[in-house]
Amino acid sequence: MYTIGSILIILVIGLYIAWIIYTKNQSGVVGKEEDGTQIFDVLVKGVYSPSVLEAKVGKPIRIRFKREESAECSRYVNFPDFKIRKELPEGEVVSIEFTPQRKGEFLFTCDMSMYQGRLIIV
Ligand SMILES: [Cu+2]
Repeated sequence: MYTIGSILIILVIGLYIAWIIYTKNQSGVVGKEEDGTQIFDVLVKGVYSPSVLEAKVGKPIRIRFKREESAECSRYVNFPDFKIRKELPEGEVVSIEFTPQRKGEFLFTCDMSMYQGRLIIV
């Protein structure tokens, strides 16, 4: 027979597991390094995938966006913290390059912020 105590213990364990899964999903995809540049390939189709990118501070990054849809929504990608806004013509690979100079989490979005990605600089 289950007591309140055992139900609480099961609940706590369940929450703990959910928390582990959540924090695990928080870490981003690490770019592949070529000549000191951290390279990411992001597909733009309904969402940014992958949407969480993790890069090292002080090292150049290159994010190659490929937009495989005609939805106007995703036509531009913005990195407001880096003052970058770029058009992503359908079917073309568009590279965005810069060197993050400080650690932190930075959003990248479409013009109306329906598509959201995060760049984690560590
Ligand atoms: Cu949008």
